[in-house]
Amino acid sequence: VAEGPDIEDDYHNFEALNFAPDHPERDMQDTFFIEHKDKVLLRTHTSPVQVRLMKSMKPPIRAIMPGRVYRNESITARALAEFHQMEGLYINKNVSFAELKGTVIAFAQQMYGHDINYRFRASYFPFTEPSAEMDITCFLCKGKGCRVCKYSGWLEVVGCGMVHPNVLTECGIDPEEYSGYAFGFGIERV
Ligand code: 2NM
Repeated sequence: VAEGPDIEDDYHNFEALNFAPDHPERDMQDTFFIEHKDKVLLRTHTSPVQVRLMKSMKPPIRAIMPGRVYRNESITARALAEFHQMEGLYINKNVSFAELKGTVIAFAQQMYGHDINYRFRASYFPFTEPSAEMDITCFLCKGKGCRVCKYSGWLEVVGCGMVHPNVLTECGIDPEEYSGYAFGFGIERV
């Protein structure tokens, strides 16, 4: 279990994670900046902990990172500007997308029950390629559609993907030798 600082810098929160310089999450609407000149900020996800971990140890790496994160968004009944994430990271030789799917399916079955229905949708994160999101059937309406699932019948529960080769390279891991997966979910949402 790995932890890191809540106060981060642009490099660990964005740059090392393959965010483009003009990525919308960097702008002031989503990120709480403490100091603009030196780009000191409150982390918007726990992924900077992974960056520090990958830089400090040789694979295989198998870790989870729970922690508080901050986003400058409007507060609603379902979302605060301060919340918690759990991310996971596995890096080794020949890690496959099939292992990623098996891991997040096992998580969802432990968390929500073995009788759930799930689906994977293609998605996008700057730090993973390919990227996916896992949905499960809405626990409230059982898929019929209601306010909780915005009338879709599905709830997003996990974001995941294969760690982008640019991220591995930036963290000193050779993407020709190693591959890995990462996933993340919101603890309050669960
Ligand atoms: C997510 C979804 C998908 C992620 C990737 C990495 C790193 F550092 F390895 F690149 N850390 N976390 C990741 C990937 C997080 O959360 C929704």
